[in-house]
Amino acid sequence: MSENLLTLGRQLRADPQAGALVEVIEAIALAGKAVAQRVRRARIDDVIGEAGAVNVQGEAQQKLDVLADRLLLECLRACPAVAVYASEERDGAIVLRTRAAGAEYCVLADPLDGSSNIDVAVSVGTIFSVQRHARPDTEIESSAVQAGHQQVAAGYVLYGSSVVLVLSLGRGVAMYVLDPLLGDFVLVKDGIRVPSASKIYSINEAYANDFEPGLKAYLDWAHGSGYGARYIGSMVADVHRTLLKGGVFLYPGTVKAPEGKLRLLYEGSPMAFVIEQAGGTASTGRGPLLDVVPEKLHQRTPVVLGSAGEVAHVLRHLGGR
Ligand code: AFP
Repeated sequence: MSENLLTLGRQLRADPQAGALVEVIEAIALAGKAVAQRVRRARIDDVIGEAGAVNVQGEAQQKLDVLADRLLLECLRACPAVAVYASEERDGAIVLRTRAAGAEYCVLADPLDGSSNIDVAVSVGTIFSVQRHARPDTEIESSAVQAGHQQVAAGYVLYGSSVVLVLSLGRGVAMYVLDPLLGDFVLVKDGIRVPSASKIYSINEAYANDFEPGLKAYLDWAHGSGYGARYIGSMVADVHRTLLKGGVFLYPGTVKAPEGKLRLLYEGSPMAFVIEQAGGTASTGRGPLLDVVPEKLHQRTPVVLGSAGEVAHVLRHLGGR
């Protein structure tokens, strides 16, 4: 066994441009470790199932959704560089401290994405996005609502066969794995590049009747072009596979839900940031996803992301870019 001691903390501190982001990312990683414990023990500790409340999207909150959100908030509350925390599980953004108090960043998160898969032990994850607190302290609540290309960091923690942290600080993409012996994230791959082409599409085809004609045409073309289909139903797991093996992940708008299901600020934007930092492409089907200027904290967006070549095939059929 080689002693891989390229821990997350050492890698971050070796980055001359990271600055106060080091402590922000370390706080998120700490929360990831704590959530990993809870997910692993979910049935043993009986924290499976609904928490009995609904979130701002009207979705039943799982007990672990609430727990993961609380763990993330506690870790960020202890981090002086964080001004604002916003999450899928909370109606409004939480102000932790102001710029006057030295805080520079806003953290947005889906604390436990794919939570409806927990009780069947399918991979789930925490998705995070870090933005600068760029507004005057008087407008601090809305400081987190910024376009994706304004992100200074983004990534996810995947709770699967291993606990994986994928991170971009806007200078490429690195992958860390939680070493259970060390209890720390160690670097396993740096400078990750999405394969430019790979015949894999990932979409919930059960909704095909509601897809727009261009998307139906793309799927017909893919069926006739030797593509394989993969769909886990946890965005973190589907995007992680796409990052490493290529292909295209889609959660499109439909006739009933033109903006789709996924949330822009803490699902679409951070995943688009990671994929584009790895040389892939991310689109709404109509334009670059990172260029969408958000109006609301919990707004949704159609998502088409992955290998540049595969996304191009989809957009060719959609007539988008
Ligand atoms: P949950 O958090 O409710 O399990 O939803 C997971 C998710 O937001 C995302 O992870 C999946 O890609 C997508 O929804 C799956 O949605 P469908 O069940 O409609 O395919």
